[in-house]
Amino acid sequence: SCGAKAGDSDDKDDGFYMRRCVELARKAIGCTSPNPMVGCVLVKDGKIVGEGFHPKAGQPHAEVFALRDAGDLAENATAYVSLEPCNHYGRTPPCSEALVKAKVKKVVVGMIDPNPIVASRGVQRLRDAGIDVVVGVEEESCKRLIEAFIHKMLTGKPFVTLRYSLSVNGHLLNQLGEGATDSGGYYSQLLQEYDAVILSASLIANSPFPTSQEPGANQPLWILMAGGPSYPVQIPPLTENAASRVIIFTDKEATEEPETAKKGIETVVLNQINLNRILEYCKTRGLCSVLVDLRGSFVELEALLNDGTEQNLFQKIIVEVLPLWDESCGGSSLTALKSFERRLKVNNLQPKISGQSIVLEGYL
Ligand code: AOF
Ligand code: ZN
Repeated sequence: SCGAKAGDSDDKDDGFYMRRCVELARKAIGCTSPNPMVGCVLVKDGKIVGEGFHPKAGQPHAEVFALRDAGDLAENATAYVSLEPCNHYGRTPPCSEALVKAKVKKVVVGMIDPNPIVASRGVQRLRDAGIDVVVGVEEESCKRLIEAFIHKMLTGKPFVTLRYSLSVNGHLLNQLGEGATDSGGYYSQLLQEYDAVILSASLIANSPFPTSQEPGANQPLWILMAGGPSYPVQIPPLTENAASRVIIFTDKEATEEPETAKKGIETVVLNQINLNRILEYCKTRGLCSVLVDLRGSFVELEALLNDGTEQNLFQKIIVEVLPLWDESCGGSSLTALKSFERRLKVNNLQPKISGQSIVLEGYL
């Protein structure tokens, strides 16, 4: 109405502050696993008086950093949190208690925590203390932010994304688009975001391990699929600690100790390459998200594609379309990929531009 000033209505600004929470949370991208990324802002009289995000598992939660930042100004403030405040003693004490103690007047929550040990208990605790609680502001972005965490909590399995590149005429390509691996490129960002990346061992036979170029990025665990001529695997030079970040899966028994074992790299021999077994392994290592990168020898990844499509193990698909007309006749990999594509149902396809490529992300 005529007399209304900006900020008069709390609801009007809720989305804005929640988007700020998501932005803050993303500062810790690739650093919080197995915990989710969470952001928090404290707002009083239309001003942000405190901000925080969860930097790493074992460290304090977003709310604690925001409360510290606000100090005494937290009293009577509204707290915005992208995820429901926890109500349990985990690696850290409950955020619900911290908010009650700080005497905030209202809490706006992006989404309920899917973690069964929280699951609405945080909200309940706040309401019991007489605090006004609103749930579900910018819920879609809050869920997107922690899609891997949600999936892991609800199914117990890591979140798996399948990625590949196509030419405009629909051929599967081994290369990535220009700029994809540079800082800010979509592929570099994926490597930062995912806990592990599954690669054909043939891909690294003559080239270094793909690494994220984002400043300060944590690198993913490299899971190498080595069958046929790629085993034993030819590993590019590695720094000492990096050996623990490589794992080889093969269906071949080595006759003598391969070079990789001497370098301290673990090899798991499976009778048959099986995505479920690999995901089990990821789970034991506490990994929440896995990127399957369809480059190199298609034969080595074909079994994974089969399992992923038949057993619904893929949650997301990322297809990069390069501005390129491939004149080779496509070969067997193209035919094989077609049979997988036919079995997938993809929803919510969203395009974005990366360099000169179009990158489409969708959910399965
Ligand atoms: C929050 N704020 O910033 C985060 C939350 O072991 P802990 O103590 O770190 O607890 C981990 C669980 O807490 C995690 O699984 C998720 O349910 C929740 N994460 N909660 O209130 C935060 N990161
Ligand atoms: Zn907490």
